[in-house]
Amino acid sequence: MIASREETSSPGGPPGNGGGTVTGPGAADLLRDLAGTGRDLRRGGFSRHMFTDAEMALREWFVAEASARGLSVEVDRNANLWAWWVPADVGLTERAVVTGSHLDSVPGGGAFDGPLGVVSALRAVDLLRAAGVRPRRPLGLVVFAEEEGGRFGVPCLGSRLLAGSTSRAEALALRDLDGVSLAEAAARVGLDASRIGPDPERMDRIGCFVELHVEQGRGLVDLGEPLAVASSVLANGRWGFRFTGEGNHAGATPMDSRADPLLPAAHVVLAARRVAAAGDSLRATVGKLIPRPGGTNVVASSADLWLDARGPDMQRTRRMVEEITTAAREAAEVEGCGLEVRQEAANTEVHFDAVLRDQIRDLLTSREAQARTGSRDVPLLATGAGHDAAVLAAAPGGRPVPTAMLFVRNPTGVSHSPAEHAEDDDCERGAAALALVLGRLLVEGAQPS
Ligand code: HGY
Ligand code: MN
Ligand code: MN
Repeated sequence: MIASREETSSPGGPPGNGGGTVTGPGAADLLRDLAGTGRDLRRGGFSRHMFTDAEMALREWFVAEASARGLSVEVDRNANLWAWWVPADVGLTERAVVTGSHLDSVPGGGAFDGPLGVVSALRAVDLLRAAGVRPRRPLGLVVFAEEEGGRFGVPCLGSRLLAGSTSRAEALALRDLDGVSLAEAAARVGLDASRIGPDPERMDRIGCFVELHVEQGRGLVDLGEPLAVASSVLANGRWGFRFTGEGNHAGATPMDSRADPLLPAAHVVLAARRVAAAGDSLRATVGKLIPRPGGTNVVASSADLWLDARGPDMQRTRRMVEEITTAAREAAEVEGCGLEVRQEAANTEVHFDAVLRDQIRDLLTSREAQARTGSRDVPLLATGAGHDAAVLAAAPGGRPVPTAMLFVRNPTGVSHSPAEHAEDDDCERGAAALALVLGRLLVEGAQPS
């Protein structure tokens, strides 16, 4: 359920408890509206997967907040939510400035990853209007679907479909672990998936995209700064491994008569650490491993695991995966098990548009901006976390969309965990920075790349 919120009416001025001023609730106030939705009592944190009750409640909240601000709201063919501010004197032929992020989470995720970017976009509209900014181009707020890939296994699914990086056929073939297809899941929540697929017309309406996100690391807290601009995103991909063996009785089966699929599965977990740790800026993780049938006194008959692999570029990432896969095949052969490996997702590395990046950084390091955001410097930070902004930056074919990201300080540096955090004041600083950036882009436009 979405909490009701007392209008924060503290007089204007520096960000306070939630940043709320006469211009309405602050970013942190808006986040607190969501704090009761999708709590995962077993894991801690939040589990808000696409089209579940929790994520649908967040979608409804966003539609209500956007509508209350007079924005026109729509759902696109790929279940991404859009809210538009198009002043009467702005031509619809002008490409839009777009901002936003996602509302879905990983299992047991934090409160900020995704929602901070969405509430900051709403807050930025309030701040822009309070400052009397008159946009010369449309402003679009977007909530991308399935950014975490937590239900259907493909991260950034909504933005990948929009950009044409995932095809209609690939999307329609997706099923969750209960065997529910994407189209069936959409139909159950009243969404029509019949037109799912690339949306070039909508892509062409985007002039530039800026995503605000909680930092998923310690860069800012170690520098003592509240804000950063993103420089690059690691290449990232997911590979599924299915080991098949012979299910049997844990007590009645002698140790030399087993084909236990969890043995080679364990080798993948260890090889991931060994191979990635030996490399430069490589990351490899097995966070999800499902033995079947999964009984304490049962030798498993099969085991599924997923390898999350990342690196400075897709070529080095794939080389690492090949080395890990070789170790998996050898271990499977020794144990007399079968193995199928399939790539489920791949997002290339991204270096954000340098012109837009520098235009934003110059703005945020101006005296006016520093007075508003309290930052002394605005560093450039690389990230190992994937984002919809990176998908738009790497959109295939046509015109790449100039994209940029703003990061907000996370004092724990931890993410994809209930320990993820951002202080109220920093949330408001982030929204103020986003409003400054959007205001400049809405009036002057993005400098040509
Ligand atoms: O996995 C990621 O990096 C992102 O949070 N989807
Ligand atoms: Mn995430
Ligand atoms: Mn995210």
